[in-house]
Amino acid sequence: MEIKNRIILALDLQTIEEAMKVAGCVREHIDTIKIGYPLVLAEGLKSISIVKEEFDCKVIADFKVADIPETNTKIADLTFKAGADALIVHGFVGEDSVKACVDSSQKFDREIFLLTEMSHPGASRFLQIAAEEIASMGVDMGLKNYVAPSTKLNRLNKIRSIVGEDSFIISPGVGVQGGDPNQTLKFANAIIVGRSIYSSDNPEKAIKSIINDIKF
Ligand code: FNU
Repeated sequence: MEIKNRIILALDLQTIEEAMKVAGCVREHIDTIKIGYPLVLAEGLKSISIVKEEFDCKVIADFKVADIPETNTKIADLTFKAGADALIVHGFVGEDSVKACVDSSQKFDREIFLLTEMSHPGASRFLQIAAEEIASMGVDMGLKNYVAPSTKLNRLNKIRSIVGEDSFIISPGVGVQGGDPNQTLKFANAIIVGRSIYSSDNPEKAIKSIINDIKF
């Protein structure tokens, strides 16, 4: 996936109006927006098509899909029908559940991102132990898109070494969670940034400062 300025905006607002306002402030600088449960549970799946139409951007649906294969198929089909270009899927549920999402993405000619390890401190207890195997499973399945944390650079580096240089890693946790944009981009192809942009008094200034930081 080509991502302008290597920044994905996490649009975790809870009204379409607020979401549109923030995205409007940074529209010149991004072409990929991540929409997750906060906006979709508040405003519905139509949020995906509304954002896509207004900003002519790619939308990654961050639903961290983690169910049995049959339910994953339903979730993925609905998400792609709603217009999402890509869907984030948990790896810990195992190959059959992930495959259900892969099959759906192929049916709709879209993409999935396999979530290996998460960025918050609590993820160290359970998910970290499985993360390397999750990444290896993705490689065995022929997957090329991954999510790995910017807050744990050694882990991000490890996951990069497993999935290889030709895979595409997007990395959340930059900014408020403590991840550094430049350091993260040594291992990841793009960073996911939410609050540092949408909670800023001046979202455009905030994104410009990140772009400036990562230029060098
Ligand atoms: P910000 N997110 C995350 N860590 O933060 N999808 C993960 O390991 C992960 C995610 C999402 O902190 C989080 O839900 F897999 O405000 C939020 O939408 O910059 C975004 O990335 C980070 O938001």
